[in-house]
Amino acid sequence: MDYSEMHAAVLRGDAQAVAEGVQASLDAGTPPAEILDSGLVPPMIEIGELFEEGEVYVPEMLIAAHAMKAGMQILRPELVKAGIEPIGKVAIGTVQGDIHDIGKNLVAMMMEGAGIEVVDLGVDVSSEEFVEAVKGGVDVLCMSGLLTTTIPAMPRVIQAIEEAGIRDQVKIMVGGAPVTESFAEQIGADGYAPDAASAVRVAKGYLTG
Ligand code: B1M
Repeated sequence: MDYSEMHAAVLRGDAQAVAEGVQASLDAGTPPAEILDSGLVPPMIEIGELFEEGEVYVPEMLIAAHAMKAGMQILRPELVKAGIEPIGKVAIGTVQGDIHDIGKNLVAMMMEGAGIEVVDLGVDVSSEEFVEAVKGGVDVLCMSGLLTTTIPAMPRVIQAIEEAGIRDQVKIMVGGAPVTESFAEQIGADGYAPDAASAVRVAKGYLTG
């Protein structure tokens, strides 16, 4: 499969074709980093841009991200073997009391598609678990919250990170439908993103300087 076919398969969400294409490229001796950079990342950038332009919606992004993930599952061990370093490490979780994870998963998948290592902390994540993730060594911490009743957990997490004395080790980003830029500023987060594509852009800005 050439890269234009892989690109088209990711965009139409054909997970099987993407997985087969990645495997065939590996079998043909293509370096795993080339498959990632030329085959899987460009369509994810394109789908993010199309979403920002209002040309596609969340379902199209989700199916493309799932197809990309199918390719990543095959590629990831080969990237590790080849010693390809991710551009940085992000931990992401939905805050305590909140079990919405569709948006969080989309952000996580898009980040992975951009070559970022992602630690998915899951849903209903406590302050202690976020603090432990930062102690474990992540460059960026992302908190997702979908309920007006749960986003007050975000400043509590930031406070816990400050109290643990590790605030300067990590950039903190927040997102989710009820979260706004001014809320992010008010609670002392470093960044806010209204959607998955901009979350990737903001995180990449932190990771690549
Ligand atoms: Co819930 N729910 N829900 N729900 N639910 C909402 C959020 C709600 C707006 C519906 C409504 O009343 N109109 C409302 C919240 C009202 C409010 O507080 N403002 C609500 C409610 C009230 C509830 C319950 C309390 C209902 C009840 O039991 N009485 C309950 C709470 C459970 C809990 O969490 N403790 C509940 C339960 C559920 C389900 C379990 C049934 C299900 C969740 C399934 C799941 O996630 N696995 C569910 C769903 C599906 C929704 C709606 C319909 C869809 C949410 C969604 O997935 N959107 C939602 C109504 C709606 O939005 N139309 C609703 C698609 C997703 C891609 O978008 O999550 O916004 P979103 O993520 C975006 C951005 O926000 C951003 O990027 C994503 C991609 O572009 N983003 C980030 C998200 N996280 C980010 C993190 C970042 C950056 C960007 O980090 C830096």
